[in-house]
Amino acid sequence: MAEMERTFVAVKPDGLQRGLVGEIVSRFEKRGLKLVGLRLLQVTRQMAETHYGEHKGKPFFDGLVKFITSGPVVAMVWEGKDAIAIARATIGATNPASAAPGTIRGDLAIEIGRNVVHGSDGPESASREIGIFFSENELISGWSRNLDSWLTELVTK
Ligand code: IDP
Ligand code: MG
Repeated sequence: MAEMERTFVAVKPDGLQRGLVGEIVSRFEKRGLKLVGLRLLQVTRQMAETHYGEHKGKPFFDGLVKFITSGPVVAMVWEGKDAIAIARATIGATNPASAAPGTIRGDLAIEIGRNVVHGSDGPESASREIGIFFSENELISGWSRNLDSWLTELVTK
């Protein structure tokens, strides 16, 4: 049985305003990760403060909470072997000014405060963040893709 990971990814309000939802979802699909959860929602202040709890007290915290609650976000859960690291690599460096071309932030953003996408940074944050945005029965893991054996040697289903 392959070691599957789940990671939480969100298109931030700037991504929705700029019409980048399809482009961003497409990058994870093409990479080969499997979509197991997806919803459009308005993040509440309380959700934002919990989600970004590790940054409480930092100078950018209030602006970050205001920004992430300023419009709808698209919340997603992606699954796959090493999904957390793969999603982070696909997203690129936090500051788009130093994000590599080819990454989402390196191709689609210019500023740290408007970096269009969020991705969990480790197994604990992934599990915590997924729990803020989804209940377990909203996630659909048990579907297989006919192309799975072309994406991974470790086909589990
Ligand atoms: P990450 O999103 O790449 O994991 P974190 O360090 O966890 O980066 O920061 C969370 C989010 O907070 C960033 O994506 C960015 O939107 C925002 N942020 C981080 N540092 C700054 C800053 O110095 N100024 C403005 N916003 C920041
Ligand atoms: Mg982070």
